[in-house]
Amino acid sequence: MKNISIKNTFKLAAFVTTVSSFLTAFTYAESGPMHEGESMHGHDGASGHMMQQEAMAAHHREVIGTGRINKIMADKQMINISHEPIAEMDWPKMRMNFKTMAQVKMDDLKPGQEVTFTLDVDGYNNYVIKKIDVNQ
Ligand SMILES: [Cu+2]
Repeated sequence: MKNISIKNTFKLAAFVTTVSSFLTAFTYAESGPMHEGESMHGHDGASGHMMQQEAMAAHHREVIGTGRINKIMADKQMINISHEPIAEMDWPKMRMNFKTMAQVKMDDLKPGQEVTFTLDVDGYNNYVIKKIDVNQ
């Protein structure tokens, strides 16, 4: 009988070791950098499984700009605008080409119009116009 009880003691020790290393791994995962980033940016649980690069690309924000239309290149889904400084992008006043999302209707836009536009900007500062309104 004594033999058996020693065996059981070993089994118990092995079990405790397994549980404690599982808990250590679990605690580490919970406090990893992705989790902090996730809660900081208010992403849902699914993004916690993303690589950091994907999370950066997926983290979009909106930036508003104003300017005057110079040229419309509807075939290229692009528009050239002389815009006022945009502090969020660290851009001075300048003239530049913007890509526009397919949802942006170019039909009513003309050179010379003063516009307010909304950029969709990702975590790498890639930007595309998602909305253009002609100023009244
Ligand atoms: Cu610019």
